[in-house]
Amino acid sequence: MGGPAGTVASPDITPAELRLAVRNHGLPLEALREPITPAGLHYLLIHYDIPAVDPDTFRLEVGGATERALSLTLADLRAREQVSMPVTFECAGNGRALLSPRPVSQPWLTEAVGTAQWTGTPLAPLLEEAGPRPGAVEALFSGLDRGVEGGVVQSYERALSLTDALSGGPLLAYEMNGAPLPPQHGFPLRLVVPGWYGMTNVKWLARITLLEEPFQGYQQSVGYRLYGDDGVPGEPVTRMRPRSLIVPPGVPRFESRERVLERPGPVTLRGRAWSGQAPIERVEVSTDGGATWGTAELEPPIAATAWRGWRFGWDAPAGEHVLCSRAADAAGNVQPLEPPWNLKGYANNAVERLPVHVLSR
Ligand SMILES: Nc1nc2c(c(=O)[nH]1)N[C@H]1C(S)=C(S)[C@@H](COP(=O)(O)O)O[C@H]1N2
Ligand SMILES: [Mo]
Repeated sequence: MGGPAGTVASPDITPAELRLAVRNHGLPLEALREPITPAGLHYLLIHYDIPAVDPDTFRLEVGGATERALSLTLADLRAREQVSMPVTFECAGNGRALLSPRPVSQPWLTEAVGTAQWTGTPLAPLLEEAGPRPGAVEALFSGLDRGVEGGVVQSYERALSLTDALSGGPLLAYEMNGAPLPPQHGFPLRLVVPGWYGMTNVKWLARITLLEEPFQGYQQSVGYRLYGDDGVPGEPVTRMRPRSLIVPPGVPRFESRERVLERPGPVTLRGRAWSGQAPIERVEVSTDGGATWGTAELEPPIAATAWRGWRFGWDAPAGEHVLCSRAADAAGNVQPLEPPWNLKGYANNAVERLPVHVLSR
């Protein structure tokens, strides 16, 4: 295993994918050992550019199908009810680069996940204060960032049904891990919707518009849909499917990042599992590439909105092994062994396969 320095990977990544990959970094997987991801290690996904925002003139505008329009400064938002919670984010494109053929977009392997402590004000009371008119069906969240995608000039914006928006889960966050949002994570304000794939958490949020017709914008009707091979947009991407990742054991080889254990013997494998559909109920671990499975011990949950730690004892024999972990949630969803295919490569929650080389003494 390994191979000499400079070995060329195949199939080759394109310059377009590389440009996206260097902007949108993933979680260094060793950070899976932390329940709360330090801000600089949290993955990033930015469709366009990070917009320049002056916090002194910033306003959150709330309007559309409301009884009254609201215009709130950051001080107004900070004066409202404050809540703080750890929330696990996962990009809907996580696992895309493991698909074959590979859809050309941000080429995530498994690292587009993180859990930060988000602090802000709950969305529902603010919408109640604006007063949804009887015909309102959705809330549209618009960011300040603009770009061109699929030939459409646009602001990044996504809608939620009014029911979801008023459910009590969503948060208008102005702090990440106890500090003002970093520019790359949406300064000064973003939406945080626990349980949903990452695209829902609109950054640089400046406007909330209640709509009387469902939003048909790009990020709702073209992006973030499960497409068939025929190119027909299917179901929208919504809540996260169950997934588990292993804290990479041992040490990495520099060029390939393959894992090496320096000696045989007992090791505690650790990892984190999450699902946006129901609480994590079970994590199984395989050390033989999925032929046999054992049950991991679940650590106490840190929050209903965050991933759950697990551990599994392994007496590692010298030689080559493939580690796998498989999460199941209380709604009966289990990670598949083979990647679920769709044209844009969303929601690939296939079981991770992590090769490990255990050196002999
Ligand atoms: N305004 C805006 N919000 C956005 C995005 C964006 O490009 N623009 N990217 C979305 C996507 S696809 C993801 S996965 C998450 C990533 O959040 P993070 O970069 O803070 O981890 O932000 C979402 N919110
Ligand atoms: Mo994403």
